[in-house]
Amino acid sequence: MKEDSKMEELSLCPEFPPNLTGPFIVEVKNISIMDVMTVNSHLQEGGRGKPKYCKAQQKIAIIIPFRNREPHLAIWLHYMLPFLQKQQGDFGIYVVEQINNTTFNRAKLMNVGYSEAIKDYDYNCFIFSDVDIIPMDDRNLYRCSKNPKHMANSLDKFAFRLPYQTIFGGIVAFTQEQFIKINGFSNRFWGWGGEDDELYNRVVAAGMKIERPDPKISRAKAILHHRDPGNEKTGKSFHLINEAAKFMHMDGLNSLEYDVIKRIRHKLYTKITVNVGSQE
Ligand code: UDH
Ligand code: MN
Repeated sequence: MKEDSKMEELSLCPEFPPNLTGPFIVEVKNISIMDVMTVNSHLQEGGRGKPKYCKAQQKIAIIIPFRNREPHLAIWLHYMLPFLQKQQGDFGIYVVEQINNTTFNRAKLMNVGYSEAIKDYDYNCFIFSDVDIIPMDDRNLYRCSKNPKHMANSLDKFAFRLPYQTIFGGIVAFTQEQFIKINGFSNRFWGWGGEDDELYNRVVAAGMKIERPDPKISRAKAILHHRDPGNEKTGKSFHLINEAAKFMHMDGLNSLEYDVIKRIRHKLYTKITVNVGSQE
């Protein structure tokens, strides 16, 4: 109670965090989770952090779809936990893990992450991020904007350019209002590809524009890797992508079904292991 009333007196954090330093190098290497825990020992259980001396303007849930990528998660946490704190974020990290015997469904895991995160805290900004993309400049603010934001618009693997104009994958940021307006992601994309293009069509169908940061500032490293087993290219998703406007209000948050198998509050993140069913 006392803590709470003290919090009320904090003034709002500045729009631009004062101690940013700009570009840095992201190295792909073996990182020990124990070391990351030592450096971030002051975080709250479940990978929750918030600024000490000011009140953050947004409450940000970061949602990571996951299966069998521990080395990438360690690198992500190593860079991103200090990054988010430097940006004075009020944040929580959600790693949403699909159980092992079904074809991967990245988009559905995003919907699960959203639905589970809002049970914890009144988050109002949701950043959906692949586990293997890490910004290389701390001026790239992990925040939501007036429009849905595509944050992976300047990846090293694409020579820091958009490979095509409507790309909307990798890392995207939505306010709660924006995300509800499009009914979240489609639940119907099994295997690799298409769910991000369908998401783009939802945003457009809902009358919103995509916002992108300055590509000089949003430079990011995409860790190179082989295709994962259980996440083969679908190749059959064109009709789903094209019919986003028609089906988005029936397929998404309001039709989401899943079973939580485990919910673990790790020091550095909340891990939700989930059965999202399988195709058909
Ligand atoms: N993911 C997992 N586990 C999986 C599959 C996907 O954690 O088994 C998550 C992870 O967060 C990943 C994201 O889903 O970052 C997207 O999947 P991806 O990394 O496979 O997608 P990307 O576009 O794949 O990077 C490119 C396919 C690899 C091509 C290899 C040949 N150059
Ligand atoms: Mn990848």
